[in-house]
Amino acid sequence: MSRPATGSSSSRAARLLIATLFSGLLAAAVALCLLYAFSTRPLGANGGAVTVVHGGGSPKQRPSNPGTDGQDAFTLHPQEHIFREAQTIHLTWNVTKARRAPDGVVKAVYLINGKFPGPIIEARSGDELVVNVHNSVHDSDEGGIAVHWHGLTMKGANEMDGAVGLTQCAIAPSDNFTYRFRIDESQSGTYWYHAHSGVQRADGLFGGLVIHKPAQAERKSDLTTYQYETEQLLLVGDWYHRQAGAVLDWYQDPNHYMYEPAPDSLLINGKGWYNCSMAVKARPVNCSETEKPAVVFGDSKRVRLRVVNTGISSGVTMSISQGNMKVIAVDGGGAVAHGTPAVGSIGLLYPGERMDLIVDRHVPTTSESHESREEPERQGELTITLDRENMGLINFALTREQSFQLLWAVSRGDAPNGHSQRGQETISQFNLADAAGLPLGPSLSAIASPQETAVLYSTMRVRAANHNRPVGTVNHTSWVVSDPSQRPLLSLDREEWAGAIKQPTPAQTLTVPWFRQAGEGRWVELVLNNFDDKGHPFHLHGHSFYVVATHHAVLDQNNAYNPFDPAAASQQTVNTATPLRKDTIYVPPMGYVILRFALDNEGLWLLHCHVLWHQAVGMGIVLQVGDIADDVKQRASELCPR
Ligand SMILES: [Cu+2]
Repeated sequence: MSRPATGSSSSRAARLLIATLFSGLLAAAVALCLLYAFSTRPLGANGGAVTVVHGGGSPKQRPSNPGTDGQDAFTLHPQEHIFREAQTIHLTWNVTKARRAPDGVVKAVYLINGKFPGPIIEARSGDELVVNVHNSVHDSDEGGIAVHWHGLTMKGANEMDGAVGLTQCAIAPSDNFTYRFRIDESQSGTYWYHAHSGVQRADGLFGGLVIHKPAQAERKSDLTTYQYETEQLLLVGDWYHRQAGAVLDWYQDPNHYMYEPAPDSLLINGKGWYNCSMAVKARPVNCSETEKPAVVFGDSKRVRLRVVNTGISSGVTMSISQGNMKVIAVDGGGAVAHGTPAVGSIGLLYPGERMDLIVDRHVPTTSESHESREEPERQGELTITLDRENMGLINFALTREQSFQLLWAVSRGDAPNGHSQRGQETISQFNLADAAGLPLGPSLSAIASPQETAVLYSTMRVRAANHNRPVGTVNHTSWVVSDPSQRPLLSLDREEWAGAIKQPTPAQTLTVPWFRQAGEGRWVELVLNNFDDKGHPFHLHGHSFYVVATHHAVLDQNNAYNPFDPAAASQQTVNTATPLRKDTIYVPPMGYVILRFALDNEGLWLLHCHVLWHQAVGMGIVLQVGDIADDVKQRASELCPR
């Protein structure tokens, strides 16, 4: 390794200048200016301190937050929502599709009111949302759009859940649909919305949805409880350069034997960075190198960062080089134990999952503060790593781990805060699978004795009966909607359902498990066995659930759990004291999870894998809870032309 050029020649020039110009006050001033100019260059071998050089632009120029419309696009505004009364929020969305290059590679991307990702919705518990969606996408192969509100229970508004084929037919080109629903008073946290028609989510039809928790008496709020001043959203996920339909075709091709297509890139808040020279020759891309997006944290010591995995296939690990992060909630505000360690790295967050973090900025040690005294903003890195599990075939053009500049907009002279120092004794990594919840209150005692029990078995297989294409199933049934314009199940009689949803193989019939009795105090234990050698993050619509057990496969054992087998049930332990409340749960390879939740939301709700390729080949099942009200059924059919 070559040593950097020494500063001796420049120092000598400076001394010479001083000697020759030291004849008057003005000359001396000029010399001092020149001396300063030379001495602030890196001194390298002379042993001087190396100043921090920002990549691109002047040191004073602050890189903007990722986002298409300025640096504050992903900064949230809790103060505007937590102190006010509940209200109705009217939004008008025009959905279009246009060529964009989020990471430098051109691709046709969905835009909502010209934006990718779509505009962030901020609301409070109890608000009513009225979102008028106009579909201005005229691609002949699209067949319409729909929007699902991921994590919201949609109580009393099953027909607004956005699941094409189940709760609505797709919004046809040039058509309108108005989503209207009230956010339950009990719900607050980090949510998101995304397409639930075809594979449009992978072409960018998604955005953030944050439900702020109203302040209690004496203005006590999350801001005071967790002592943060700013809140920011981070949408992070893998990204494919080809259009989603083409990627799905590739996945279903019998020659690819069920290997998941590996992503090409990753995006944070809709922006990324791609090394064009890595693009595979056989698959050229229209690529231009972009400046790496940076993350700028607000002007405070602690930030609440709401992280959503908006990706398609990969779990995500997030790390920061300075400071620490602590998980305070998962998914839609599911509280995490207060003793959860503050760490530098947290993962894995699977597609559809969210985590709320308190990020505490690094406080420099004495020597570091000396070096960085000239920097008004403390600089670090935020690193995103995509998990390999669904990358059986390696994409050599993918940079699986990427670091982005992380800046704290902190004013000069901030007093050090010993609390935020990441000491060597603290754990540097936190595994989200180890997160525990808070102790449940007495109002949730029903969790200990659910009246209903159900067991599901999920698989993913290449099927000869489906022309050697992959088929995902849950209890032998698949959820695939071949015609997005067809009337949804919610508008049909139960006897018509099996005929309405075509199955991938003739051996299958659509089955819909039915929890006939619903209502306050009625609970179910749902066991979900995964008979696949890959893990799957399952998402349940209309409910959040408590995860009372997760089983990781043990070699040479029968790892499935049948709760109806008294011997097995007597061996099984469950955590009903401090379970996590979630709406998306990773089921380990050949393992299982045991979920318990209240059957308090009547309707038809999907339970499906959130890896989009798995979902697209059928890995999902519809659950019926209670009865379907006549007016819901009526409204569900209104959008559909036939
Ligand atoms: Cu899956």
